[in-house]
Amino acid sequence: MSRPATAMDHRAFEPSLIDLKEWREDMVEALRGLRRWALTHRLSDEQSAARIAHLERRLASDRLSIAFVAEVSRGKSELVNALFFADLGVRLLPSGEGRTTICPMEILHDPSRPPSIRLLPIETRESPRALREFIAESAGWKEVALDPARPESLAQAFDVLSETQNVTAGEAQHLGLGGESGGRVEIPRWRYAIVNFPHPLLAMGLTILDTPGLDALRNEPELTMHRLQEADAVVFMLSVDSGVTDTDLALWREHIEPIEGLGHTRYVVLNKIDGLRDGTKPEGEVLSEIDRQVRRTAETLDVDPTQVFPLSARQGLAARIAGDGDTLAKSRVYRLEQALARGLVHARRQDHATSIRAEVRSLLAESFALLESRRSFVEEQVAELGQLQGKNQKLVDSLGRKAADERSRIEEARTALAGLRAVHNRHAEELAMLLDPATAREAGLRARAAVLSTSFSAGIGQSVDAYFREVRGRITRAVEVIGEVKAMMATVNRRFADSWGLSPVELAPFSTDRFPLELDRLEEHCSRDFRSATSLLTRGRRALAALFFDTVATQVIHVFEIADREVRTWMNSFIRPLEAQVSAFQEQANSRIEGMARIRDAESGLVGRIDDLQAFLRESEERAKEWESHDARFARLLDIEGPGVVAPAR
Ligand SMILES: Nc1nc2c(ncn2[C@@H]2O[C@H](COP(=O)(O)OP(=O)(O)OP(=O)(O)O)[C@@H](O)[C@H]2O)c(=O)[nH]1
Ligand SMILES: [Mg+2]
Repeated sequence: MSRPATAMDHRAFEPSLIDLKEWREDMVEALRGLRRWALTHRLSDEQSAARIAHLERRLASDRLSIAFVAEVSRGKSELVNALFFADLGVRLLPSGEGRTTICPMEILHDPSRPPSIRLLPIETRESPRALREFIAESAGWKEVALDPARPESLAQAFDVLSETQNVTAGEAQHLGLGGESGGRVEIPRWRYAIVNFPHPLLAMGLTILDTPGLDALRNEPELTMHRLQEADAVVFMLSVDSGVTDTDLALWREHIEPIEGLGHTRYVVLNKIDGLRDGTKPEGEVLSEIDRQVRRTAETLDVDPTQVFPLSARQGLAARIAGDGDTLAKSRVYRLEQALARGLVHARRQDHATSIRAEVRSLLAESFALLESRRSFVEEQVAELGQLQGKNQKLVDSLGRKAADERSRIEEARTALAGLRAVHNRHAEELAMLLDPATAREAGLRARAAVLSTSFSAGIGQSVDAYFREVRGRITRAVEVIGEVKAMMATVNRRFADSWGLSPVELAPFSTDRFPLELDRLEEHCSRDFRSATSLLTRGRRALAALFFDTVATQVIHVFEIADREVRTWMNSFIRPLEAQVSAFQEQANSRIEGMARIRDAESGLVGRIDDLQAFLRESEERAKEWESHDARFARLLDIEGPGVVAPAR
């Protein structure tokens, strides 16, 4: 931003002040950015944020003050005019005979007030209130309006600064001015003046303090105590025509030397070097005379010779007003100007930078640590959950396989049961058919009809035999089937136990012997009663047929009824529990599958959580990048070499 200042540059101050102003604005911007960023992401507490906000305000309303201190007539007013106000084309501050500045004054620009000279009457010295208290208020001041549009009228207005009043020595003493008693004395009319003047340099925050000689400083200790202490630069003026006088030295020793922290912003001006050029002396001699004086002054004041600026304020002002480059170069005013501008701005930057650096460094360090700990906490979680997820993934995979297995096992069991059911039904049907009491009854009825239609004993025997062959055949076949069923039940029990872990259905014992035995008994009985020839003769065919049916056939039917009922019960006692077991097995398997589904859901919950955390980590990356850009921005603004204000402890 800064453009190189040349000897002819009328405004060496302006670029420096603009530079500083831009730097301050950038800094305010950077501080505000950092503060808001830290607050938004909960990286700063309220106090640090408040301290940063305070720095922002301080930067925004920044003033730079230069105090000019010298004994009477060293050329302060002329130098101020030459340095800052030559662009007006006329002298702003009156200088010369009878225009001695006898009241300390500040020149500044306060846009909230009209241009004016405000004057604090000397009588306020009687008040117990401090000068700074008066300065902070507007009460008690006399105000003289200024018209900046008419520069030529300004000098006249400024004449009030030289106003005196004639008082008795007693009155002067009463005001703390002067020591002798008797007679009358001239004392300043004004105690302090504040000039509010709209000028570009002043508008950029420059304040000029003009303090008249040793007496004024001695009379008004607050000037030394506060105004000079607070000044950003102090220009102490001497004049080559008078050299370093005793009062100059006293002024220096009492009021300038003790000011701490000025460093390079304490300047000594050796004014009126034009007086060394009488027009006959060769330039070389003039230059070595200047050099001698500079060294002598530096020695006397115990300062570095580079802090001593020989110049001619009068020539400087005249050259500037006339636009005469050669004379301006000879005046050397620009050298002081450049040193002042650079030194002041540099010192002010250093000042700001020191307080900003401390604040920003702690906030950056704090927020860095916070970001790091948040990030590492989440990273740990991601790692842990990742491991869990790995395990879970395996678990879920195996659960998936298991669930599929379970499902196919259920399917198999169901198919097996259905097959069994079919066989069982076939057996049950066959047994029901074989043991059907109605069929047995029909056989009985057929046998009875045969007995009726037979006319000789042998025929009866044959009919009965045929009857028994039929029913026995049925029973025999039924016993065979029951045997098959028993075998099948045993096999099924084993298979269901082996394949699906079902506990075997307890097989109820079912004895089949009694049915053929009962048939045997009935047949024996029958052959006794019906086969012999006598029975037919004695009882008659009809009665015999009836007897056969009522005694033999009904009993056989009864055997079939019992067999039929018991076989049904027995068969059901196997198939029912088996069905119940298979359906219990299905239920369990289904609930296992459901459980696995729940675990899978939990797994997808875990995946969601990990996704969230990873999103947080990505955000953390962004925060870290933002942090770095804040850090780098401040490093740049604070002129710090290296990686940043806070070197990340990575
Ligand atoms: N030869 C010469 N005379 C100068 C120079 N600067 C100022 N003077 C003269 O010195 C006298 C005092 O100048 P001022 O500017 O009034 O000095 P000051 O320090 O403000 O003086 P007071 O306000 O009276 O204390 C005036 O007559 C100026 O013309 C200079 O560079 N060369
Ligand atoms: Mg003056």
